[in-house]
Amino acid sequence: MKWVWVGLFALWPVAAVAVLAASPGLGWWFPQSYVDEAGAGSLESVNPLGREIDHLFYVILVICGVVFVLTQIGLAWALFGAAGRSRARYLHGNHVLEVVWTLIPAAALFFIAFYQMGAWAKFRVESYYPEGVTPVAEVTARMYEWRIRYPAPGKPLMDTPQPDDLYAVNELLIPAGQPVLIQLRSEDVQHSFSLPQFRIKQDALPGQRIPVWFQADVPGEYVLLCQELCGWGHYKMGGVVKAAPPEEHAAAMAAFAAERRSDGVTVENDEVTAALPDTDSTEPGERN
Ligand SMILES: [Cu+2]
Repeated sequence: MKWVWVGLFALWPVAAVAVLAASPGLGWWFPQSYVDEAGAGSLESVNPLGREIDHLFYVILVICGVVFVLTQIGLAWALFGAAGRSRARYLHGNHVLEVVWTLIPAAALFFIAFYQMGAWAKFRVESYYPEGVTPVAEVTARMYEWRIRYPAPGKPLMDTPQPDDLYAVNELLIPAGQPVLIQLRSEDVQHSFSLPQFRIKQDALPGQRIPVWFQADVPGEYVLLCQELCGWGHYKMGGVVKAAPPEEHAAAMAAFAAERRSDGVTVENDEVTAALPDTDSTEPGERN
C-alpha cells in the first residue's frame, strides 16, 4: 500500500508537466490573435507590449518550472527513502540549508521584481508611454455595456463631453499600426477592461479616469471583455475592437460622424425620394 501512495505522489508532477507540454496543441494557451500570411493562427500578441508581457510570462514559467521539477524530485526522493522505513526519524534543523532555501527564492523574486519593471513602466507610467500615443476615445463601463465617446473627426479628445462628440456602444474603432490611448471610466461598479489578444487588462473604477494604451500591429477585429464579475449581466459585456489601417480608419470615422449627424433626408437618399410619389401634384386643394 505504501508504494501505491508513493507512486501516486510521484505520478502527478509527471502528469502536470505532460499536460503543460500538450497545452499549446490543445488550444489551452494564449488566445489566437490573427491569421498570418501562411494561413496559420498566431498565438503571438498583436500588441508590442503584449509580446513583452508574454516574454515575462515565459521567464516566470521557466523559473517556476525548474523549481517545481527540482522540488518534486526532492519530494520523490524523500518518499521513496521513507517508504522502506517503519519508524519516523527526528532531524534537528540545518542552518546552512535554511539560509540556502531562503536566499535562493529571495534572489529569484528580486530578479523578477527588477526584470519586469520596464514592461510595467511602459504600461503604467506616462513618461514611458510610446511616442505619438493618441487619445482616441473615452470608454465608460456600465452595467452592462461599454459606452464609447469619440471626439469629432479632427478634434482632440476632451475630458468632458462636447456637443459634437460621437457615441457608440461595445464597438471601439482604432487605427492599426500606431499606439492609441483610451480614458477608462466606470459609471457604477468595478469593471475590468480586457483585451486578451493585446494582453491588456485594467480595472475600471468609479470616480477615476484611467489612461490605457495599446497598439494593434495587424488590422482586424479583436475581443473586448469585462473581466470583473460585475453583476448578473456581466456576460453581456462583450465588445469588439476594430483596428483598420489609418486611412481606412479615418474614412470609417468620417462616415460614422456623417451617419450620426444625418437627419435621414440627405443627398445620399435621393434615390429614396425619387421612388416616392410626387407630392407636388397632390396639393390638398386639388384633391377631389
Ligand atoms: Cu463589467
